[in-house]
Amino acid sequence: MSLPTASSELACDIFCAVVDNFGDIGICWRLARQLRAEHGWRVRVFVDDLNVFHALCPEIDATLARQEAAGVVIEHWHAPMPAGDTLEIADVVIEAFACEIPHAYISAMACRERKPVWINLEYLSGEDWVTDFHMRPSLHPRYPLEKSFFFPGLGAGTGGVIKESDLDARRARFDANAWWRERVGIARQARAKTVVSIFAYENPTVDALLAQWRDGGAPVVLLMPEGRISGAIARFFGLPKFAAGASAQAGALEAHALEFVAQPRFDELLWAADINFVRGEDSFVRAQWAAKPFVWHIYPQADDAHVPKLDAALAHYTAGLASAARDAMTRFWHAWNGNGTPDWVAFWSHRRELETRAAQWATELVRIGDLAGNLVSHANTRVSR
Ligand code: TRH
Repeated sequence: MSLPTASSELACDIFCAVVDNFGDIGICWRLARQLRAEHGWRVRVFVDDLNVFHALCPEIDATLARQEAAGVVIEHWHAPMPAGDTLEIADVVIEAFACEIPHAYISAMACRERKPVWINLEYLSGEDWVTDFHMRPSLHPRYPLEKSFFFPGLGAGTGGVIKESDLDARRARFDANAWWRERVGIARQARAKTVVSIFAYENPTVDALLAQWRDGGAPVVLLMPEGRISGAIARFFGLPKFAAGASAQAGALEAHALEFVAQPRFDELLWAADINFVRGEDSFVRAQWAAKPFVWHIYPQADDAHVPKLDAALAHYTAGLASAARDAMTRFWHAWNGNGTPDWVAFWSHRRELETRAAQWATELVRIGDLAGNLVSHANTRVSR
């Protein structure tokens, strides 16, 4: 049975298995909201970890099997699904990051008169091979179903990255003074100070960097959402913990711990800082749209499989930089990812060039088309076949 199609709007099911951290559901949730709000799709998200989801969207009640938020239906994906024709199958089925859709759902997809558009949403990579594989179809070995592999990317011919249509307008309206008072509890910092935000995994390099900021000649203000690196910051300042609301000072460095906020407000932190340390996938993308210099802590993979991905992103981003700035940025990103010692002064001496490049890159990236828009165009051509 298909979801009732009272109007021409498409029904879309997104399946998300939370591997770890916030990125898996973070990307699915952002995409789900955009498909609903900007493209009018009727979206359901099947997610296996509502506690993680709750951190990004506090209105999610982790005890409920089914609920709605931002016009999207949320299903707690934990029990086996009802078999066969009792399942409602959507027009578009998105499995995120190769999570395995329940067998009962797949066999019901195969029974559907008009076969759903089935998409596997892959992780983002700036590597060149992505263009060759983006949207490649693959036939199911047993059922009359075809699945396409949608590759987000940083270059032409890929699926692009998520960007909401109102993002630039929201950034333009951002009231930095009000944000500092509300989120940090102090007045906005003088422009003479460098404001740094850090959202990162545990990172042994952080001690060297904190020491450089503390001992450096220029004042640095660190904004740090509570998270995996908070323990290291606490240890550096000789504190038992560095929880939201805490502040600390050492030499030229002052630090403020912030609360983890609902996902739509995460961008504000990036807009408030002069440079952002981000991680994973979603915050990496948001830093690019913030059009500020940034440093990426890539999700580490076995056998250093993440290194070519890091270099591919650097190749895209630094293409518009003069060689001295490009080398400094490459060295700094590698050091932050465990290869070498960071040299803050050498890196930040290119501040103006990095700022110009950040703004330029955001305009280049927009030309690939946003991920949701690219996905909707693909689905529309398939559904109407
Ligand atoms: O949390 P991440 O490290 O997520 C992931 C996962 O580890 C995943 O398994 C991996 O494959 C993927 O990275 C590449 O980093 P990411 O992707 O940046 O997700 C963090 C999310 O948290 C992002 O949507 C922004 C959100 N966030 C808030 O909503 N509020 C906050 O205050 C902060 C700091 C973040």
